[in-house]
Amino acid sequence: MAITDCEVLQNYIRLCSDGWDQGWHERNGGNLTYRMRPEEVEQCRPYFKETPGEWVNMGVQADNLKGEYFISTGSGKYFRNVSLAPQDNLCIVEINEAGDSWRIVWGLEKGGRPTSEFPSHFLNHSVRKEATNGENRVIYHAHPANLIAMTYILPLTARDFTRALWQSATECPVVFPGGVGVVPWMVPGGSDIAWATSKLMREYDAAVWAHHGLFASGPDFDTTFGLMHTIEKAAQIYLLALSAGQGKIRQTIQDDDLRAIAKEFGVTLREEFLE
Ligand code: 2HA
Ligand code: ZN
Repeated sequence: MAITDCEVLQNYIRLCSDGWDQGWHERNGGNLTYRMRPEEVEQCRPYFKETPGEWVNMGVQADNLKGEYFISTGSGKYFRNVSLAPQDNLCIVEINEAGDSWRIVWGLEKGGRPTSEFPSHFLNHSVRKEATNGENRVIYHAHPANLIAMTYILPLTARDFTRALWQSATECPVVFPGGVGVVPWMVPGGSDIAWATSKLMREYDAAVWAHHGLFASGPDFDTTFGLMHTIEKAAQIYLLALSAGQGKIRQTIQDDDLRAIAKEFGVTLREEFLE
């Protein structure tokens, strides 16, 4: 038995491989964090380092994440390599009792630190945990090309992106009835983009980063990967239709159709995005 035989790590590693296979993680692009359940921490604890790393202050703080444990991809590490050497590309970090610092308790055996976007992930975990009564556990950031391309041709508003995506595939309003938020272009990795994203994630479970990628959240790996996948596929259809039609859309899903889907599937669409 090794730590990587634990189901939670297997599922985590599988998402990394699937994201790589989709082409969303060039070089060191993208990052993934998972807030562990207490029983998962206990399963993994026998494999923790004898001496944990030093506490490192994050520049952000959250009361509702004090003492939590997260699995994180390493800063500068490649999704492509995760399944080959999880112990060198991933880590488990513990959050201190002040909720403002992490220390490495497992992984990154050849050195390193959690993802450069850890402050963004951390604040988003905090707001999503609160917004979902503790259900949310996964924050996933990727660089899917079609969605990024959309940020060059549509106004950077939640309404414009949500409507375009909802209209691009019938399943979309069922998968993200609350729509998607949009963050304007910002320097990645810092606390500014962390705050801007977490403000949106109070309301949305996914946020587009203009000219950069997507942040998606969810209660488990399947739901979160599925959300990323559904949004990116809708973006691909949107661009295919626009390109094939040379910019002309002959017909699309109407607002009353969206309302009918919502009624049938028992979801509530964000009404202010409908006409
Ligand atoms: O980890 O994707 O946004 C590399 C990135 C930064
Ligand atoms: Zn990125």
